Amino acid sequence: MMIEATDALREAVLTEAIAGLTSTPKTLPPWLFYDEAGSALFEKITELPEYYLTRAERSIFTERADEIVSAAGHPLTIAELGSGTASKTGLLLEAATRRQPEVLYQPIDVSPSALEQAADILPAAIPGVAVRSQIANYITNGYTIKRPDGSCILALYIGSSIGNFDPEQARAILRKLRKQLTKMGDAMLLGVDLAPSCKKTVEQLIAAYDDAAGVTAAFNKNILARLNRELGANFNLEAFRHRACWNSQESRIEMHLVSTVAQTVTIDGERIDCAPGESIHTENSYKFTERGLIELLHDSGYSSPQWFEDADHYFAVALAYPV
Ligand code: AVJ
Repeated sequence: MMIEATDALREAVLTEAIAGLTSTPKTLPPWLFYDEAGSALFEKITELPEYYLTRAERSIFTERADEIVSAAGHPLTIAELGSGTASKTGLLLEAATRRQPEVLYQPIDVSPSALEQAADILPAAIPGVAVRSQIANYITNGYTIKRPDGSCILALYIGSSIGNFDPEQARAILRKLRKQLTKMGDAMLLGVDLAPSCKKTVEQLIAAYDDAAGVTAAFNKNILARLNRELGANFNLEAFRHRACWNSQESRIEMHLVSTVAQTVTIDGERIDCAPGESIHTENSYKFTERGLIELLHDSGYSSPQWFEDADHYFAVALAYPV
């Protein structure tokens, strides 16, 4: 199947870009990172020495997948919000196929190419896995999780994806998911990056978002390159600097693009002025404490979770039940 930017997608990119760039301070939403080039850059980020998140979460699944899967009811179907290419999910699916011969995996994502890749690779790699994918934006669209023969649902929201959303949006996402978890034995697995502590310094955290090789800088700038490509905008990419900073008040890493010169950009006939030193805020990545996450879960209709951390105490996976 050929994937092309549809008119509806181009329209959404244009609307969001104009809205964000004409507000004060200027912002762009992080979903704009993930065109083909941006998705490839993100895959490179997950392999950087400084970006510990993916490795830490994978190590938790490597060590604890059987325990996690056994904590949910039997038989099980596994659903996943924002699955992407589902590279870590295989560890949980393998654990599920050790308990039951057949497992239905239900990824929900906006990216058709990522879903296709997951549907091609997983059933071939793990006998007993069947895939039912859904192209949907789990924020703006409805989605439905199937329950084959009254199975229990294990819903995955991993990879620190929830970190992109402010607390109010995060509660809305978890509550919407909660509505589908109606059966005894249903469970939700949430992967979050941990706030700085005695185990993790602010410097380490910032380095994960400002790597020495400049891959994260390229990922950040790709958002403007994308607007140049898709909307015929004329951002001068050389005149933007990547900035990652820790906002301790909000417990989040922020990524910005700072214009080093005065420049006027035209997008679809709209003129946008950037002053020297002015920033475009492109991403928040919230970092959690165990207490903070328990509060978020309680507020969203879930129990206190079972808590799993990697050996370095950088990342956590929380397994919660609907209440
Ligand atoms: C895909 C949202 C989990 O916040 O760490 C990586 C995105 N941004 N480097 C994150 C990202 C810069 C990533 N998430």
